[in-house]
Amino acid sequence: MKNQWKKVIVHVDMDAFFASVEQLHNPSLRGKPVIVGADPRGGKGRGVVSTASYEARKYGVHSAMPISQAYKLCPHGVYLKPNGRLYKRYSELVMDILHQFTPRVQAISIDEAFLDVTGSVHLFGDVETLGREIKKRIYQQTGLTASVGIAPSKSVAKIASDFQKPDGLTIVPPNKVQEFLEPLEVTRLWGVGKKTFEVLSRMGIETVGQLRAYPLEVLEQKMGKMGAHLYRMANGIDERDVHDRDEIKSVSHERTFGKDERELEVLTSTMLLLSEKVCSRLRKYGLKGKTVQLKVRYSDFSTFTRHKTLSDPTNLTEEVFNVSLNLFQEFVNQDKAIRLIGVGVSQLSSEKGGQITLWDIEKERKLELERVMDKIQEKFGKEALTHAQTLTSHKRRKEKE
Ligand code: TTP
Ligand code: MG
Repeated sequence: MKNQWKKVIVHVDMDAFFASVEQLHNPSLRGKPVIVGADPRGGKGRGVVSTASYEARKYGVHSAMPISQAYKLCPHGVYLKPNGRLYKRYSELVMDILHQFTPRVQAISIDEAFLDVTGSVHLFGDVETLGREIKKRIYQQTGLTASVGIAPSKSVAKIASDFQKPDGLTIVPPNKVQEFLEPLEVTRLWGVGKKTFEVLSRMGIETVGQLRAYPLEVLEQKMGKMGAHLYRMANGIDERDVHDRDEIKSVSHERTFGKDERELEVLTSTMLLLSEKVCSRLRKYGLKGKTVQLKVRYSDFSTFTRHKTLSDPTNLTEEVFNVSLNLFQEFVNQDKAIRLIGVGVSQLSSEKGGQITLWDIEKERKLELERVMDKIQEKFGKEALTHAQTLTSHKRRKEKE
């Protein structure tokens, strides 16, 4: 049986994470409908639900629902505002526990991670014993429950962890992948959002089984790249590896201009945008970096890189931007048009650790702000925020001048 598994991928997802942490900390909330999110203000509140405990979900309350609607469905619920720091602490605890099973852990959100246990499963016995052990250690060491999916690929493991939530364990061995996927709604597949679902349902496709009946060529013809992706997902084909943080050596972004550029305003705002992309990626991975590098390519393709190592690692957009701006000084007044500009951060380390000073508290505050910005970007798209920020920084520079 063990030999059938070429790869063993585990997906772990904590149950009603924010709400469960709240219930853990305040035992009087256990067994009650707890809703974490915006203030409902007696039904008049704005904003949305972050998450709801399983008791509250019985009333139809769920993540991303307007808080006013949640209040209508469950007026007697306990409404709490999110305590990000507390959740982050538990998230780190859980991630540390997962590292007891393999170094190959990829955290993909605050309460979710993939593990590649292909090389370590034998240390725990079989796949099922390993799955039970993961859940047991999480529960014993944090008091929280997790749902676990185990499959030969990431996409199937992710679907499996959601299959018997909460406190679930679903194992899909290689020879059961098709059987497992077939009856599921296509919306369960990775990357199938509302729009794709609409297109598929117009084609009469609602289940993965129905999707599988379509040959690759037809799907590609009708939906391009998405069609090829759907074909792979529906057939359980997913070669993506688990990327642990140690594999990431640096994070960088660059932009080639449509026409070679001389405008200082455009160059600096591009640097800001690139710094922001780099830092939001670092924050997503829970990383900081010590070295900032700038890359400049002129229209004649001559390319220069400059770097600066900081005394403390950072993942703050403002800091990375300021360093890039400094590094850029020597390229100003060169009277040559620039074709490409790039910003990167290397010498990475984990966000955790180190002593806290007043300076750190100030940094932490900024970090929180930037995290909020990441969230806004996720919700409303990059453009809105980037423009706002770029404008602000221009304004600030003008004021200084
Ligand atoms: P999820 O894992 O999607 O949800 P969950 O852990 O609350 O519940 P489930 O048992 O279904 O896994 O998200 C993890 C946390 O992220 C969640 O507790 C709160 C936060 N979150 C938001 O703030 N807004 C959102 O829209 C979603 C989906 C999650
Ligand atoms: Mg969860």
